[in-house]
Amino acid sequence: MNQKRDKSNSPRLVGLAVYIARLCIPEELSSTVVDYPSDFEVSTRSAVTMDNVKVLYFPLKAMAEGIRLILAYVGQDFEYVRISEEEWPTVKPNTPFGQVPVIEINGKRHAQTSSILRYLGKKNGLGGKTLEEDFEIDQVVDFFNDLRLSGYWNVLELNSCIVTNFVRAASLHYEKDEKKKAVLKEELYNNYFPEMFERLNDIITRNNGYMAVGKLTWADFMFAGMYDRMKVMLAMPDLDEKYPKFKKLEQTVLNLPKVKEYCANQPEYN
Ligand SMILES: N[C@@H](CCC(=O)N[C@@H](CS)C(=O)NCC(=O)O)C(=O)O
Repeated sequence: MNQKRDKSNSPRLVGLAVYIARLCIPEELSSTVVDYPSDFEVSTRSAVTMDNVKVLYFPLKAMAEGIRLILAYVGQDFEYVRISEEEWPTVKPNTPFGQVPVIEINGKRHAQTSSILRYLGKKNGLGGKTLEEDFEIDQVVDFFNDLRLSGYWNVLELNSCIVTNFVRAASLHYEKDEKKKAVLKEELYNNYFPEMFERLNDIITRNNGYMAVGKLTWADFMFAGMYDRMKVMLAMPDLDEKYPKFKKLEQTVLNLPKVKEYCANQPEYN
């Protein structure tokens, strides 16, 4: 072997050293090692595969899809446990917060979509390289969640009492009263959404077509998994045309070879 060190290989050697160090560091400490070169990311994936992983959710893409996409991307085998309406009452008490998605790793169940994605992302080199980059990713994801879950205050009179009530924009999807729906839509669509979506568009533009830190991170899997469902829930089928960068980001993730292969073989659901 040539003992002379080629400078161009240095980042790779540093990556290798960190890789070996990670294998020797106990699991709970290894997640603190974040400062590794970007070309190290791919090689870490095989080091972090986990045994016996299950994703529990309803037979929908919705909130669990980003989790499934990131697992497919990093080559982590998992079982998708589709819970039917009839099964849910017995599953619910056995989840951390009475909600899904849940990821089960070696028999232990964990919840909250953003937390799950953040964990999987960091474990697989899809987080920030520094604490500050992680901060940026987190804040964009929080903003995206605000947008996705945005709503309005609604004043109701119930049994002669005035009640203020926070109604999620997503509930537009379920609103049966057409008149009420029209009023809500007007407020959200004229005042709220244009500004919020413009901001998201700017963020994606500034980050080379990604959500944060100018490269692919776990936040992009969150976006790609949620995007279609968000259009339906917020009743905004024209988002693709209004903001082509949204669709492009979704497609960037869906066209990653392992993700593409997973999507081509996954069962039909919404
Ligand atoms: N904050 C949670 C929200 C999860 C959530 O709202 N889950 C819904 C399905 S999308 C649920 O489990 N609903 C059934 C129930 O609450 O009984 C997350 O981000 O994962």
